[in-house]
Amino acid sequence: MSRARRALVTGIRGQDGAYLAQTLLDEGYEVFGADRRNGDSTHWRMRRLGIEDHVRVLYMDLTEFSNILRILEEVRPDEIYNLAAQSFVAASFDLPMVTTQVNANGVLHLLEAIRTALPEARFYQASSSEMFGRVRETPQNESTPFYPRSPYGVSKAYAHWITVNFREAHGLHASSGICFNHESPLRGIEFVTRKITRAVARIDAGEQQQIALGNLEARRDWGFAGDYTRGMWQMVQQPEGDDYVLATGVSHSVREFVEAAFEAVGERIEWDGEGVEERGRVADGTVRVTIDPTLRRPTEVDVLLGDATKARNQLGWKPTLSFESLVALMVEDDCKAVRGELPS
Ligand code: NAP
Ligand code: F7E
Repeated sequence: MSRARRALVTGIRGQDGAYLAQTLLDEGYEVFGADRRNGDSTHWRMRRLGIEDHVRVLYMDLTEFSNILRILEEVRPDEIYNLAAQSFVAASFDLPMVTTQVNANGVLHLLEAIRTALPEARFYQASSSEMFGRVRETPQNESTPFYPRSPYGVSKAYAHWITVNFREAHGLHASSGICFNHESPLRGIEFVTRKITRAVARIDAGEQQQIALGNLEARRDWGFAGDYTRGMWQMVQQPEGDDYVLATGVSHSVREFVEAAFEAVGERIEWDGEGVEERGRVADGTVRVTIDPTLRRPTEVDVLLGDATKARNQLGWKPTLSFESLVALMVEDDCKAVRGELPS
């Protein structure tokens, strides 16, 4: 009897790791999750999706080549999804070297190990719309030139091009998914969407008074993470490796996200003041949103809007959740968490 297809997912403890593991288990894969050893061994995201006991977790750090090689030789996966990264753009300004070692050199380690030990394996690289940075055209598609605006964006541009090069030079089945922002109740609390929905839930429950934010005018093309991990799997099933943009084609500002999140608990935000003096108030005049200039980035990506026509036509991929549904889902989940109704 032939064995089930085997997938190795790096970054298993992250948001996408959990949703991708769920997608792969649904498709009948044996799923191995690569976890770096960082002192916190909880798998709360996989537990939340009810899949914790179905994924075999191994220690693997992208910065250690021989460790990667040994794992590949041991597991012999048919498909390798590289989701591991220092993924917080703001932190990359303070940690440019760590960000580069993991997000750029780490991908090279992985590709070299695949080329050496498992050249038939299929590879997926988690590329990012951050590579478009100061955008050269709108909307952005697979041929839009890159102009990254952060060490994170630069590291991802390297990772994208080294993936393309290994495909072209060594014949690897390697795909790069240029994903625009995707969010969910499992999003890390440092990212702006989850920071907002968690704060709104806590404010609604009387556990927090205000939320401080940075640039309210930045615009992002926000989709639902579960849709994007399905797209990743679809890319890897194609006869050849290729590059695909995954995006909703709709862009909203951080300000609009704040308004939608408060609306989900029945509050309307009115704005007054300018710059750092700007405030967001609810109907009785109570200040709920303030501005913290230290949260602004040295160089910002002002607006992102993706064109996923290629993924739609070639993969049959399309997002399932609208912006409003996504915000409502996240707020609702955070309200449940505040009420202690979710496993931690
Ligand atoms: P995430 O929640 O931050 O997950 C990333 C995971 O990578 C974390 O679990 C982290 O481990 C792990 N990691 C960090 N350094 C590592 C290392 N040296 N070796 C092995 N693992 C390491 O990010 P995500 O939102 O799921 O995103 C998944 C991938 O897609 C990332 O590569 C991200 O850059 C990329 N991406 C994300 C988006 C998005 O909107 N979510 C859009 C485009 C691209 P710890 O848990 O131990 O910290
Ligand atoms: O910021 C602004 C901030 O940190 C979004 C990662 O998954 O998507 C993500 O990167 C915007 C920025 O995500 C706050 O300045 C305002 O303009 O949620 P974010 P990101 O930087 O877009 C890309 C595609 C990835 O690849 C990354 O891995 O929101 N903003 N006020 C704020 N951002 C944060 N975090 N916190 C604030 O208080």
